[in-house]
Amino acid sequence: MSKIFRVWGDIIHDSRGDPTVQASVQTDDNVVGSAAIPAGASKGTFEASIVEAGQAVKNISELIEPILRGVDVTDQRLIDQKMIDLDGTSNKEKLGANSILGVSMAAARAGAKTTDQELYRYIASLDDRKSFAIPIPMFNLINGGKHATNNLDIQEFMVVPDRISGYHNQLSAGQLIFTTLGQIMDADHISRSFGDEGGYAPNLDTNEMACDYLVRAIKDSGYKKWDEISLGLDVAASNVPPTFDMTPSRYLGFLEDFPILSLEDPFPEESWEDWSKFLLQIEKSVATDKKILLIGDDLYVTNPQRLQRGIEEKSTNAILIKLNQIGSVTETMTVMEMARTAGMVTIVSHRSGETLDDFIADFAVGMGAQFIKSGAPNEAHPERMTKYRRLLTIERQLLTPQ
Ligand code: 2PG
Ligand code: MG
Repeated sequence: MSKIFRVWGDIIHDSRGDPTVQASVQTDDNVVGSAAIPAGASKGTFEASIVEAGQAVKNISELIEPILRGVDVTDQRLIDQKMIDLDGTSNKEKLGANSILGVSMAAARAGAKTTDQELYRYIASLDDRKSFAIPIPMFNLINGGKHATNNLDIQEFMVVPDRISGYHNQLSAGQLIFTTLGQIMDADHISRSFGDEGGYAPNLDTNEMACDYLVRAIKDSGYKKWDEISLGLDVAASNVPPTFDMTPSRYLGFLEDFPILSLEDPFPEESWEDWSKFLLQIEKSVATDKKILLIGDDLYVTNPQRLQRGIEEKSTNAILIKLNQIGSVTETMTVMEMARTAGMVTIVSHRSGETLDDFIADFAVGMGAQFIKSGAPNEAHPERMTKYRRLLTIERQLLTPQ
């Protein structure tokens, strides 16, 4: 049995240049696992609290190390529970979700190493899962909202290669469509900088125009909309300007005009009634052979109590999963199990301020998520690409008999 011997934090910077924490866990047989914490820009009000990076480093070595020294590094539940108990608050405000999650993820990495397993297999073993599939990527090609300085209110315009088989083919499709989209915008003399998630951030007359551009890029790349590639939108409605029209009829218009598979956060995080009414409406009125995914992100903040309410009120049929919204590996697993039992689709997600850590790729595979969001497949943004690349490696391993 490998026991935890040392736990520490270092300050690094995320893709927006903001300080964040990288935590490390070392065992008595000298195995080290490390993990870095990302940060959101459009954060849900009910997300777990974080502390400033320097404070997190202090909390990790002064408060967390003493309670974890000597604990079996593979006892993930105990490790997380000890930190949750030490924190003692309902939103992790004492130690900070960044301190706790950093150590939690670092311990999982060390646990995988001491048991000589790939991280996704180790995570699956914590959840008693034995079969693996690569989640379908949702590529955020046009950035708006809080992730860019352009005039688009909707935060994310995504393409989803949900009817192309093989993850490597899905990644190639995403990269080709992304490049084609840039060429089309150049031809239209649209100035296109990049947003926080590596997608283009053009100024366009309407949000609908961004969807038009995605559809053009899909066609010009030689793919069929709907039959091969769909669209996904993240409105991030708790963060749009007050002038933004978020009526159900407008969204139904989007669903009719474009091949949209998923709609994330179309309503603010406290408008519970709007959500369940709309879910009923789209189930009835949208004529398509595809199920439309209504995804709760800021609505649920990966929190079991909020998800429970959503299950009871039938608010959504899908949930976005972000480890740092709740703040530990074990609690995130619990929320995913709850969602799965309720028949909801799960989408594991990065944050807009990311690091080179690719933990979410292994986590999504290990936990059997159906989709993953990691921004644009943009080679100039390694913090997005590390996750997509890690999935390629995992796919190769799954295709090669062990
Ligand atoms: C979202 C996320 C990630 P942020 O809203 O889904 O794309 O953004 O990390 O800024 O909350
Ligand atoms: Mg979101």
